[in-house]
Amino acid sequence: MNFQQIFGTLPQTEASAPGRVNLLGEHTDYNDGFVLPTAIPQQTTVQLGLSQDGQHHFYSVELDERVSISEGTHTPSGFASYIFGCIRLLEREGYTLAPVNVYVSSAVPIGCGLSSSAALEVATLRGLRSLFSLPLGDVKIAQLGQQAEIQYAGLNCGIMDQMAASLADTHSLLFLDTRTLDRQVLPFPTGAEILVIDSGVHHSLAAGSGYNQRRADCEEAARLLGVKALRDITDPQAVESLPDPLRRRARHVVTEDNRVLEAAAGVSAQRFGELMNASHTSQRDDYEVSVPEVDTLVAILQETPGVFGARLTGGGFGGACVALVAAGYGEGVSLEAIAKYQQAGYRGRVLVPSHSV
Ligand code: GAF
Repeated sequence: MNFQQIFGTLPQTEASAPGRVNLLGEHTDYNDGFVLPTAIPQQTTVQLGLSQDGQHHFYSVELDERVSISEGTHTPSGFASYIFGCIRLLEREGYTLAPVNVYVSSAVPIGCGLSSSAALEVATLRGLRSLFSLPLGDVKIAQLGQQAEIQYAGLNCGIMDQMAASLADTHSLLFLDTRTLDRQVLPFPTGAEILVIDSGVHHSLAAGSGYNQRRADCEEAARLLGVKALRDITDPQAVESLPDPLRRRARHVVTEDNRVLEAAAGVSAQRFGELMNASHTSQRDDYEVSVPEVDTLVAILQETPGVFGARLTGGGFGGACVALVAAGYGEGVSLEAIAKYQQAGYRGRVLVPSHSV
């Protein structure tokens, strides 16, 4: 069913935004730290038009679900919460928005750590900007998207995903300082391409997951260390006085920031891969956001010839693994790794095939 079949009119505008895969810098963004994501080819697209009946209507193709919002409706759940949040935040910024019909279709895998929600937020905000001619820049769109996620979907996230959806492309890495929002577009390591494989364990980070608890742990660690955020600690030794598990949480963040800074300064694919491997160990042992299936897939990838390094990507508790592979090796690596993962009793699938850089 297309927009016209659902809403009875033609769409007036359309906008898209990509998912992202993060190569290094996990759980650093809400600690004012550094991240290194890239956009993935899969996008979320929204079509919009004015609604004639005084209500907002949202439709998701993938879910085949329609949600209507009238005056006084509480925050809806699921995909509609992100769209509702974007509209409410724009109204709180002082914009007057007429009721809209929003038709969502998305190729960004859900629950895999590739930021399907940020893609939806940024696509929705771009669509609303176009429909109502709003003077919103790309960074402002990312900031509003992050607030929609925090205030309307209950995930106390950082700004990496929305900045990546709003500003990254698929050909380069976006090196971002999440405190200042200073950023640099960097090339992939020479001779390498990236490959993303799903572990088959899907996650939901929102309320009740360990994500918000990890953020609270980091804020407590920063308070005990007397700094504004863990980004202000550069020597991992400085966290050793903290009680466990805060010590390990803080150690992950401090060492992860250092890994991003080293990679962003320009290193070989070999070294970049080593930093990714160290990042996975740190996420698994210190930050405790991995799961056994992901550890198995990462270990298989790390041992496969042609792989420089591999790690869990995204918020964790399941999701996908990203590998840095020698140019031209991507297809062979994915076939071998998925076969071995299957022998271990799990089902993996390629989400982002390697592409030349
Ligand atoms: C999720 C969050 F939305 C991001 O802000 C980031 O913290 C990430 O997990 C972990 O690096 O995707």
